[in-house]
Amino acid sequence: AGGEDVGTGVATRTRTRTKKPSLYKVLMLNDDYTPMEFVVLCLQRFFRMNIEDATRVMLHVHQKGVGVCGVFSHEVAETKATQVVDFARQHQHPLQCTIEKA
Ligand code: NFA
Repeated sequence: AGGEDVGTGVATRTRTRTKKPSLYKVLMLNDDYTPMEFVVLCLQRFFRMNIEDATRVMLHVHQKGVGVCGVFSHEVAETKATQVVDFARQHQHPLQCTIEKA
C-alpha cells in the first residue's frame, strides 16, 4: 500500500483494507391485538419472505414474545423497522419492531 512509481511520481497501489458495516437484527415484538394475517403480510411485504417463512416467523414471535425478521446494515434495519411500525399504525395495529446490534 502507499506505493509510488519511481519516474512518474504517480501512486499506483491503493489501500485495500475496508471496514465491514456493523449488522443489526430487526426484532418483532408480540402483542395481543395485531391480527396474525397482518403480521404475515408485513413480513412478506417488508422482508420479502414467502408465506411459509412469514408464517413461521409470525408464530415464533407469537409464542416466544420476540423474533428476528432479518439482519441488515444500520440504515436498512432502521428503515425496515420504521416501515413496519408506520404501516401497522396506519391500520390501527400496535405491532412493534426494534433493532439490536447483531
Ligand atoms: N399475538 C397476536 C394474536 O394473537 C399475533 C401476533 C404475532 C402479533 C406476532 C404480533 C406479532 N393476534
